[in-house]
Amino acid sequence: MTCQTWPEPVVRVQSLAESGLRLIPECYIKPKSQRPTKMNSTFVPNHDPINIPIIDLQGLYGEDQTLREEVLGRVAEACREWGFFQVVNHGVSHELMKSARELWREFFNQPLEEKEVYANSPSTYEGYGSRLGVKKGAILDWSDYFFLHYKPLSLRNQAKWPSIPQSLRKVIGEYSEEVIKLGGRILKIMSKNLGLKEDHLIKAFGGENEIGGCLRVNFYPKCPQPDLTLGLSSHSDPGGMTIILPDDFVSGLQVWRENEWVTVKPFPNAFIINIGDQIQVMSNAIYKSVEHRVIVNSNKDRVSLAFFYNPKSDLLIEPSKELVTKEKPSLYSPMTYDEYRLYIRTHGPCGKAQVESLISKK
Ligand SMILES: O=C(O)CCC(=O)C(=O)O
Repeated sequence: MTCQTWPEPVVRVQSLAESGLRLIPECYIKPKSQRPTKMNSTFVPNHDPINIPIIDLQGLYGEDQTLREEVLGRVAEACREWGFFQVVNHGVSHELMKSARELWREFFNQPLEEKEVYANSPSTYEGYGSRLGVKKGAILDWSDYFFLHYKPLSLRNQAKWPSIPQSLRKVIGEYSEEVIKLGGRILKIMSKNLGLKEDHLIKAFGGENEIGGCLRVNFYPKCPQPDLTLGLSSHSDPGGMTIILPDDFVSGLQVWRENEWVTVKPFPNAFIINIGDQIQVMSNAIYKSVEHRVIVNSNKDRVSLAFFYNPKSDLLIEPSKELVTKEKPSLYSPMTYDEYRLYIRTHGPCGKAQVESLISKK
């Protein structure tokens, strides 16, 4: 079903940006309605810009019961209302976060030939890539990326990961282990908040050893005409949950909230967590996967590490029975994640079109 090759010759956005061009090629120019005008990014003069919730997880692991309840409540509200939040005191070493980000930056700053060794194809997307989707003539995003599988073990192939910088493979392993543990903790919190057993969602994902875990490292080069394009088009994430390590200096991620784009202001050493379509389905839409996109700028390039924490790919995913009632019948028919992700792999990022189209007409 999947394409073996890209429909057009691949152009590396970083090379284009470094060539010093002043006008971006037409294939990156978005229709007017999608461009990042100042009008639709939230900024209220003389006020702190609105930000997604920032939640300190420390309180969950102490003795103070009231604080515990408060933290759980804040996560529940963020999952219902925003689909996005930042977490601090999340248990992942700050040093590890820093070195992962720096080593990936080093990877992208190597000469093109070194990166081309890992050029990817749309059959698995693993490796060095510059587009999502295989529609010929599609308007492209202003970014390159590196995509790799960490879990399940059967899909992990370190030979496909960059060998330079030298410590990158080791750090990818350490980082992924830590981020997966964090994902497990968040799933427990979500299960409890939904009134389910603590291990409900992890079991629905297929269990700790069977989950899918992949990393996409996004590189958004400087852009001479940032008002005309996007680093990543609006989309909701097809998987379970995404754990994003944003750039520590440059913002760019925007989240759709009450009819406007809210620019995320990354908190130092925080991870950004967002709900994917599969958790929307499992929670019978109590929790929402929310559209987001990335804007670029003309001064600084930006790196982000998006870790996708996904259900086992051949399991049927459907609303949890406990969340289906007479008043709120099941909104979605069962589907495997393998079937589900074919859509974004073919069409590229398309807002929330897919999960909305799935609402069953029973
Ligand atoms: O670059 C970011 O901050 C977000 C990346 C993202 O949404 C993705 O990779 O799906």
